[in-house]
Amino acid sequence: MKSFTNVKDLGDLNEAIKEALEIKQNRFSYKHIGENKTLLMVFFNSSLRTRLSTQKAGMNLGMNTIVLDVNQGAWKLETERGVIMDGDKPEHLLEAIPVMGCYCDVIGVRSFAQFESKTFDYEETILNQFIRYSGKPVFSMEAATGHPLQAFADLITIEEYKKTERPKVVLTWAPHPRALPQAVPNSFADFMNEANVEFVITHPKGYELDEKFVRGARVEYNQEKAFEGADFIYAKNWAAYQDPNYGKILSQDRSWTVDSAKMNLTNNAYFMHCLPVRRNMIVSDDVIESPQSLVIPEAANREISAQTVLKRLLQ
Ligand code: AN0
Ligand code: CP
Repeated sequence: MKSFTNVKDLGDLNEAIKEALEIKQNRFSYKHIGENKTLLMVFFNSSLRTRLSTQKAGMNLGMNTIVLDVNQGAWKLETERGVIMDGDKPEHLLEAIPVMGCYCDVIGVRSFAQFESKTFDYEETILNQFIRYSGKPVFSMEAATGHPLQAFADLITIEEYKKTERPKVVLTWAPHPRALPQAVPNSFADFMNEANVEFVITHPKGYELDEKFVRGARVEYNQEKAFEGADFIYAKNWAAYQDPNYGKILSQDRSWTVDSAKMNLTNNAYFMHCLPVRRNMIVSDDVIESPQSLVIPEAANREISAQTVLKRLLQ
């Protein structure tokens, strides 16, 4: 594996899940693979889980880790070519990336959608520059359009908790006070469309995601109808994708918050969210605290998805 940005990079998904579950059984059995190898994690945005779980995954493989928070202590970076750099940014990404590549063997990048230009975001301009100019294997730690390490961890979690061969999995939009990227729902859809699940997406009109990720999935605009018979409810907010509203908040309708009345419509479904989550906007206290809540096991599986990906990038 040369880079990891979407589900296709994993090849056979059943094989990848199997490998991940084996790693989970004995996470130190590959600790020589990463000996004398350096993992560089570059963050353009905040993180709790990705930062800790990816570093832990690298340590399990015997790697050393360097973390760079671009906005805290590094030079401000220009990202567009052709700009006359007479402003506040002393360094260009086109020099910074190959320099970073000199100091490591694998690079993880977190670079959220900026919502200034849909083309800039959806061409994955920053992540692709790392792939092109670093000379090293690159993996996404949530880039503009995807969060594949999260979706892989979510799939591992569904595999561990499912009670039927082909469970019904519902991705539901939920309200949030700030505009959030589509990366998490995009990747979740990307993975669910390749997994052995019945996949349904529900959101208010206007929140349609990119067809590239939705593909053949059923979109149901009535949230209660979508919840009927569900085995897993995966909640997430995202800002509008479709023009002319790209990056905008169209609704903060709290009737879309996942609460116990809605969970009662399901087949005693598990509740999932990637975290961080705003309680009583996305999900009520009682649902996230209920025995059906998988938010902590999901977060725990981030170590496993990251370790599986790092192992493959090192091999
Ligand atoms: C980010 C997002 O929605 O993409 C990160 C989620 C893993 N969430 C926030 O910025 C709150
Ligand atoms: N789920 C997730 O990626 O969390 P962080 O933003 O805290 O890394």
